[in-house]
Amino acid sequence: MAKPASKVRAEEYRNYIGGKWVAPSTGRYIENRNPADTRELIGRFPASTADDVDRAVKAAAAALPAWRKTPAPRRAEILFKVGEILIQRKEQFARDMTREMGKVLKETRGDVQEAIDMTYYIAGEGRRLHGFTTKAELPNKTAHCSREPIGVAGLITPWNFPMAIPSWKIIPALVCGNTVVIKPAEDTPLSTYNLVAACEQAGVPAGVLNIVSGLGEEAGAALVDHPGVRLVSFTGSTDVGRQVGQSAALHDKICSLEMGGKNVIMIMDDADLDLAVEGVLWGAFGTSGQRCTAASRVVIHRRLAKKFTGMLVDRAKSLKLGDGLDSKTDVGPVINQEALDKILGYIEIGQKEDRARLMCGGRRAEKGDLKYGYFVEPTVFADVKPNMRIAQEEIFGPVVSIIECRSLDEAIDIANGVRYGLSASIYTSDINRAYRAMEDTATGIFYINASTIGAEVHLPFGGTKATGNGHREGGTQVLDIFSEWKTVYVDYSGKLQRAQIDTE
Ligand code: UN1
Repeated sequence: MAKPASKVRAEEYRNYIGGKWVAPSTGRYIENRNPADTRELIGRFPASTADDVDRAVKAAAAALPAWRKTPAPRRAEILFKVGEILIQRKEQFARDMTREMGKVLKETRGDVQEAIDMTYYIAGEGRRLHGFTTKAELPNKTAHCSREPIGVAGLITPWNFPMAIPSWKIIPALVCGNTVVIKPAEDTPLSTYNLVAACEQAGVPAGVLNIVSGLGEEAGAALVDHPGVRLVSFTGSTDVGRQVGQSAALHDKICSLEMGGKNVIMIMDDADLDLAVEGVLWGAFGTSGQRCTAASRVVIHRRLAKKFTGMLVDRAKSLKLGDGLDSKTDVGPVINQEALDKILGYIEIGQKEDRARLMCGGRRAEKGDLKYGYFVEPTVFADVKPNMRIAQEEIFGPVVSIIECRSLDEAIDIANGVRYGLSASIYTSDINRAYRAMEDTATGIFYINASTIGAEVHLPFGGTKATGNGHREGGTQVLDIFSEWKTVYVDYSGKLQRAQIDTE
């Protein structure tokens, strides 16, 4: 196991390049602190530069020929071992994640479990990288198509699912025969290091998987721009994703982008209100609202609005903020000072916007030890109009806007009236309404009588409009990101046969 090698001193981590744990070329490090209590230093992680990234890409390129020739079932065998290691170390990895990211232990266990599930699921694809065969246009000629590795994959991953999302990308990239350089989010590198170290322990060969930590504008940009990287897969904000996409386009790279959301829960007047309140509570305040699938808008039939708002506010007020390792905590901190400022900034905007009413929360929570972390009270706005900024822009924090509607049609219009299209949900007991909403809502994921969060690994994940660029992670669909098709014609006629010639 890489643990002793990966830590030079107690809290100094290294990059993993070409099968060796190496210090960053400049000797600079970034502190990783606990967002629930910033007095706690989790570790110091390399502030890598273009130089470190270059070495990692070269190591990945050097490892590519042997890895792409390794039979896919054999690649998969190694990945099954990764799954076993993650199971053995699940509790430790979940605790590490809560300390560096802040979300409660139940959720970080879920995050590690998602990495386990994805690893087993996609490792299974090692024996199912099916292509297809077909007849050709001419006699005694046939054709087959197969999935081929693309090359060196540059992966950039976010801090909110710091093991699950890296696994969504690393495992399919590897099973398809690519080699990888990953740049984890600077706020949560430890969880991604834990995953990479598990891959090392499982026997992923040197150079096949490399990790280089650092800032997005430095290490991340260098990875995206590197000419040796053929494929870039990014999850993060829409603004950064667009820059990644532009750079990839300039250098003819394959590029998958998974970006923002402004997800909605629609509640019709025939809904089970208790269930809907539970769904909104979980969707809006789980992970402190820091999911791209978080429910940040509720569109509710006006007849139920008052009752629902009262029920939601009562529940929101009773949520306990605190350290995610404490089993009594419901909601952890937000990730950092910048996020805290951004969220409080939106709450201020919401209060100034025409007629929106702040029903609860709205402040930084600073009582007792909470002052050492970045805590925001669960916040509910009522009487929000669809075009207000708090109802349009991604806040990525524990803030939910309640918007009233008169009908299903109006609810769907409001749902669709944002730039994003990741996840949406409807609470109704009328199957006709549920199906209409499902069909007419412009999102990649839709839930009926369930919240907007909780995607499963064997199903495609991704969104429409500004949420992404048309790819899907999860499911077998992810294989389309990490492999490219080769079409092979075999002519066994023994003579020149000319296609595309009019023989009349
Ligand atoms: C994200 O927030 O980037 O379904 C992904 C969900 C999670 C994935 C969230 N499993 O909410």
